[in-house]
Amino acid sequence: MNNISCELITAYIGLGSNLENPIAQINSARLAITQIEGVKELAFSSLYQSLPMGPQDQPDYVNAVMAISTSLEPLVLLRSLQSVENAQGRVRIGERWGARTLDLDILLYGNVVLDLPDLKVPHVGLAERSFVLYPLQEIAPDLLIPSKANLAELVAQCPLDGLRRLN
Ligand code: A4P
Ligand code: MG
Repeated sequence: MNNISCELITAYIGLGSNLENPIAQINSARLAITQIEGVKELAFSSLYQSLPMGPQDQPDYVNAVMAISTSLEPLVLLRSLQSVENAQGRVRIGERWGARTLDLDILLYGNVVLDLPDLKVPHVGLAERSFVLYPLQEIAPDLLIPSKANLAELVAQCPLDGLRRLN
């Protein structure tokens, strides 16, 4: 089956890690994503340190956002990103928002709005998370978010909540 369509879409990926050398995890994930067939990197934000959202008995996170150009359909992209998570030792133990070596979320896929059992875009938490909005603003300041608002407005309403740029 040919999973690759011809149209090129700009998508944004949120990267997060808080286990086993998070900076190295994010850097290897970036490399692995650029090696997926049908994916090209367009931009990559600075790395940010953030306080854990969810259970507080876990280390701080390192977060970043990557812009890609892709010919992959949304669900194919999701499966490819999950393979990268698995290759970097992601263990799903069932605790919601628990610690992880690597989390890759599709934040946006062009202007597409999807509400599938396995994939919701724009990502459900996008509008409230400082560790997503600030790095996104760094690489795409004029972005419009389908069915939400423009990015600058969302950033203006979102406290930093301990977010710190690392590089
Ligand atoms: N899924 C649905 N939509 C998407 C999407 N747009 N991108 C489904 C990626 N996956 C999506 O994800 C659970 C299911 O979500 C997948 O099977 C996929 O089909 P998961 O990665 O297995 O589990 P998860 O990440 O623990 O769940 P969840 O609810 O997606 O958590 P989040 O929203 O990813 O948050 N604190 C800080 N400071 N920084 C962080 O990056 N991340 C989380 C996880 C918690 N606290 C954090 C951070
Ligand atoms: Mg996730």
